[in-house]
Amino acid sequence: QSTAAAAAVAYNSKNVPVHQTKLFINNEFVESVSGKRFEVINPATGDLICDVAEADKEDVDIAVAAARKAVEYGSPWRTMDASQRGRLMYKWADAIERDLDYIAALETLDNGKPLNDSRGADLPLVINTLRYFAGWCDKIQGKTIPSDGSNFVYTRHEPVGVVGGITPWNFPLGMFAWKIAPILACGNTCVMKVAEQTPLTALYVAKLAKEVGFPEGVINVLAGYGPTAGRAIAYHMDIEKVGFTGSTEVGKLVQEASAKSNLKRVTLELGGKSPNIIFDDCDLEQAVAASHMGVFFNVGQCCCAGTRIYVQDTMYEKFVERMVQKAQQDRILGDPYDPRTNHGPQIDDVQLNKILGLVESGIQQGASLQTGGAQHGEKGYYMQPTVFAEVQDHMDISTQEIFGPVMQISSFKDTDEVIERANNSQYGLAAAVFTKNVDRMYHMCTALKAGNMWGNTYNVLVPQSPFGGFKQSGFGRDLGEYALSHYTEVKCVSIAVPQKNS
Ligand code: TXE
Repeated sequence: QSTAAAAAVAYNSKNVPVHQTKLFINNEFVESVSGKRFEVINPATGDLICDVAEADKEDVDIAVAAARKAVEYGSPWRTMDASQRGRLMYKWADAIERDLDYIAALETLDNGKPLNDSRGADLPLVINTLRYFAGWCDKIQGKTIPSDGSNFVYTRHEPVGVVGGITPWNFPLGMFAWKIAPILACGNTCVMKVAEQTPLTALYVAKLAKEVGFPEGVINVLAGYGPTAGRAIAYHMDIEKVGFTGSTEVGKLVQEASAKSNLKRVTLELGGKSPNIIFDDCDLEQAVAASHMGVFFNVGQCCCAGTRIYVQDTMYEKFVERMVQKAQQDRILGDPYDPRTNHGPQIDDVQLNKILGLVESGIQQGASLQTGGAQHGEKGYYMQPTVFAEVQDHMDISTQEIFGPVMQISSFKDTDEVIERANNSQYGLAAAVFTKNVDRMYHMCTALKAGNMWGNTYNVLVPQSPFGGFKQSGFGRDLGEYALSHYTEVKCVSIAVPQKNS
């Protein structure tokens, strides 16, 4: 399948070719040292797509050595103009855009998300993120400092060095781009370990990185499991920083690994249980539409999903009725390649069973199941859109990240009450408020503990704006100018001058 012809093909689950199934190290596709391979499954059918080389510690070592050489003093990457680094990133984005139809179809095969979403949401986010950070390359500046004494003092924002990226399966290429774009913009090299469920698109775009001219060793992409390849990255003595997106549980292991190895810098983007607060002076239909997408987009597999919905008691019944109607009418489950489908499968049986277990706990603990609650169909890992009402704060469905299409609605009376309840969570990733009262909106946006606050909208995720959490949702920020600070070290240089001339 030539990439130029790809755009003309109408893809379905049977005609998406898989071109890359080996590890990408030092600009070559190679088998793993052990020769082991693992199976990649289509979540929409449960069928085998292909098998892929399985990286372990030895492969991480080889990739890190390549990345180290590529970032050392005098390397092509270190002696390249920053603007040229940006040019390479723009070209990479252009190559991905050229092959967008194919890559979107491959993402859908691997992850199960509807082709409409892969094409319309994931791939544009990947391309825009690369372009946004490409523009930063030659704008990452230090300062000159009027220090005491006869010295010329300035700062340089230098690359950290070799960066490990560990990414999840919910937005496979999206999360890969969120990490790799600032890594490269700041002049680092990297070893990216993509999620074992969804390795295919990152391996394909690695090929495009070579095509557009990234030097050897700058970008390395490994497929492999967390406790083996992921752990080897977290503990590696020659990796200076890890950017991680995944569960809070594993985020803690990565932080621990840093302390037990070389104190590598760590940023963590972890789980969430985000509150979405609906006041009775809101635009009801606006709140209904945004809250629906806040939970059901990507079948709930979003760390910032707005699953704890608090509705003012005077509007509660009407709101629940509309949310149930919408869940029943607007969610179209089916073949992800069908343009009508907007609700694909969950990623695998492990996640589906986790969701079903939490739904069962909700029923047992007395929440009112309004719609859904069960697996859909017999093939693949589909979950019915599910809405719970009369949810109480102590219930597991109200405290645990479900990561599925399951909405929790409860009612509240006044502002102080809802602020306290919304903030009573181990997480602090996102929060939303719906109201037309500007004083109330401002007040709520100062009171809620979350890294991202949305007012009268949900899921605003753009390359220019920082994204990340308070509390156990992690620390550090992906995207925006803020992300750059995590991928550079500040060096302060003081050079003696013969005579001060201020
Ligand atoms: O996550 P893991 P899982 C949440 C969500 C989901 C739960 C479990 O609630 O139900 O986590 O999902 C790698 N050392 N999120 O099990 O294991 C792993 O290979 C180093 C929220 O898939 O955290 C993958 O590349 N790395 C989240 C990545 O970590 C390890 C997105 C994430 O997988 C490792 C995904 C180890 N010991 C799940 N163990 C979000 N924030 O968006 C695993 N990994």
